[in-house]
Amino acid sequence: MVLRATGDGVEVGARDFPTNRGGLCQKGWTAADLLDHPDRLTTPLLRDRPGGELRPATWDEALDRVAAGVRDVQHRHGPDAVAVFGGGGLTNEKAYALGRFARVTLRTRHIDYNGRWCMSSAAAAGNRAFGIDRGLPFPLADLGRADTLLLVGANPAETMPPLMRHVTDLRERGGRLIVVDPRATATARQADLHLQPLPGTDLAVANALLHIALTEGWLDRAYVAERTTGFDEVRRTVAGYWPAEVERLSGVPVADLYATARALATVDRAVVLTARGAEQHAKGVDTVTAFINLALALGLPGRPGSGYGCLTGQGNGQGGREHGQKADQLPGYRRIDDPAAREHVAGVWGVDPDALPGPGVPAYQLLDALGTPSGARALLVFGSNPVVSAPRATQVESRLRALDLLVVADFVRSETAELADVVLPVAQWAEEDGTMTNLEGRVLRRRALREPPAGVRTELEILAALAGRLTDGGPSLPTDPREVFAELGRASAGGSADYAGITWDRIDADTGVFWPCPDRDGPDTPRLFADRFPTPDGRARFHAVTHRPAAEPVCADYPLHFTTGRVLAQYQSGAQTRRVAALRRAAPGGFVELHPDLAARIGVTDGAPVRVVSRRGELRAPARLSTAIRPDTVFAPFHWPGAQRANSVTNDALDPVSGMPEFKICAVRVEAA
Ligand SMILES: Nc1nc2c(c(=O)[nH]1)N[C@H]1C(S)=C(S)[C@@H](COP(=O)(O)OP(=O)(O)OC[C@H]3O[C@@H](n4cnc5c(=O)[nH]c(N)nc54)[C@H](O)[C@@H]3O)O[C@H]1N2
Ligand SMILES: Nc1nc2c(c(=O)[nH]1)N[C@H]1C(S)=C(S)[C@@H](COP(=O)(O)OP(=O)(O)OC[C@H]3O[C@@H](n4cnc5c(=O)[nH]c(N)nc54)[C@H](O)[C@@H]3O)O[C@H]1N2
Ligand SMILES: [Mo]
Repeated sequence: MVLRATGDGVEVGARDFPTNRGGLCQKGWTAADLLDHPDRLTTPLLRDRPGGELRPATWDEALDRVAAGVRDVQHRHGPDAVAVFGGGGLTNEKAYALGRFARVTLRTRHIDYNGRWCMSSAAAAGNRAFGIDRGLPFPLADLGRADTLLLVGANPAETMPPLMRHVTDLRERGGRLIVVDPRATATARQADLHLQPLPGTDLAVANALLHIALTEGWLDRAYVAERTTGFDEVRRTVAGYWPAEVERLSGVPVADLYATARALATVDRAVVLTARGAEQHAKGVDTVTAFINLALALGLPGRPGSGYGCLTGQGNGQGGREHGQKADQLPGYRRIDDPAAREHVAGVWGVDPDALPGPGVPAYQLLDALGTPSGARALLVFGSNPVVSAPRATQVESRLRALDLLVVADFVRSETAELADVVLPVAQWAEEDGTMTNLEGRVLRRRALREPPAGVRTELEILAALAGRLTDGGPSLPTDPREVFAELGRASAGGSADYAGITWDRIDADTGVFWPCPDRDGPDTPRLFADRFPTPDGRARFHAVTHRPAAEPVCADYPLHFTTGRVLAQYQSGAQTRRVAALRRAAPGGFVELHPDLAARIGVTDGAPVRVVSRRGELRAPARLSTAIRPDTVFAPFHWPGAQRANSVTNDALDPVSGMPEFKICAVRVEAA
């Protein structure tokens, strides 16, 4: 996007760029509305005693309070008693600085971030299959050149509208779009074929597609032999996934399974993409793996115009997972339990490798343990609103209330900030320089257009000020983002997300730079996997995976499947978009989408208030009747707090590999409220 300062504010325009082709969604067009919004925080807030009100405070008061609270908690309970929670909306520089602050200044192992709710299952599956996790291993524009595009649990017409321009290109060239979604979404309605499975059965569908490709002789045998390992076990496993049985399990007709397998296997160029619908499950890693297996067996990854990818969500959803704000991670996408990685990064940070903490725990475990003897007693939140967005949010809210110290950095009083002891007002996107890495692995610049309002600071300034208070003569933190980026480049050198050759000037000179980019004078990497995979033997790895039911099966008391997701005009926890008048008009409140047959059965009419009840809690919102959804499934968006909060209902079952919560399926009953 491009920004222009006008007499009375900032105007947002679209820039013609290869990724979005000059398109922005409504949330982009209206993003400047928050810069001078009456809800904008311009002074720190402090709560003097538990149960008291938040009151305006000076920065010195607020930062002294944070430092004293951190020192007190660590003195009584040790370094790990202070935890940090980051976000995939932070710039690369801020995400990196946050990870370093946690490990070097706080010396805590407890840091994780909201990308655990978002990217972690696709990341884990990508790492184990390809040896690397870059959302798309090719530029987005490649979609326009594919013959078949399979979208699994993705609704980009609402969640990434500019992406649909590439789908239009594909369809104008005669290509086919196939969408797998339990709802006939705006995206599914544009598809040539829509598979409408029961939530939580995608893994079985993928294995059935591979079963069909195998029996029809559609595999790329040479590719499997030369570029992969582990296929034999996958072959044995998928042999048992008879299409008729998978139809019974998922509701997807055998004929549609065949049509999908044929459309992927018998064309030159095919792309398979997954998003949160397939990934946010307690078996999300294995589900993504099943689609990667399918793509590998058809020889797609690394072939021009073909491949597997995941649609990364947040503004910096890709960069947010590379620079060390994950519990098990150091910058450059290194593992924190790898001695060589620790030594390298400790060298850049000027500390002893043994002084770096070990791996922490994934986001939900971190939040669920807060205030308990095994968990942290102080939490610093930068760029997330877990009171609305965490699974089983009622429980998370009560854990946050049990803390000795909650610090929230935000630019509005989010629902999480409302619980804080200290709120620190931060700069917004138009007010600070930095970089973001988009879903293509393309590192982009974000340019400041204006100074932050008086009273507001950047995270880099806040972290440096806290580090100054917490360490005597310890290593200081730079506050200039360009300097931080240069340090990040050194810390990432030799890691899988290698930024060492990237400079801001180089990004500015071109349409971004794709990592890995190890050398200043060397090339960047728009396309991965052309002739090898970054695994020790250069081959991609198959993993045999099997279907299992959702963590919480339906029963007589909770007979319906509940799934959640997004609407076009609201973003995430809604802390930002619920404050924008145009977006509020377009999507004023929560709703429960259900099929008219189900509604008739339970005596509910369109617009009438309903309750959705699970074992964990309930939400209340108006019913929205629609034939677009399966009659055995109800859907609610998660953008609203309070009585409409979808996450009062969702399940906190976690994927054992990634720690991803099962946002996309649990058992509920629905009744007229
Ligand atoms: N408007 C808007 N855009 C956004 C965001 C936003 O909040 N609002 N958030 C951004 C972020 S962080 C992310 S991660 C992306 C997410 O982008 P998407 O993944 O496209 O978004 P969701 O709506 O969470 O889920 C996509 C679809 O999964 C379907 N689904 C539910 N359960 C299942 C299932 O079991 N199997 C299958 N196959 N599908 C299922 C839902 O019906 C939904 O249509 O969007 C980004 N863009
Ligand atoms: N039921 C259900 N729950 C879900 C999902 C789902 O599909 N279903 N999806 C999950 C997914 S994919 C995601 S990504 C999460 C997202 O959920 P959250 O992490 O809650 O995401 P946001 O609402 O974007 O919260 C960002 C907060 O940080 C503030 N903020 C924005 N930019 C900055 C910044 O630069 N610095 C600071 N300090 N603050 C900033 C915003 O004002 C806002 O209050 O929700 C997850 N929760
Ligand atoms: Mo996300």
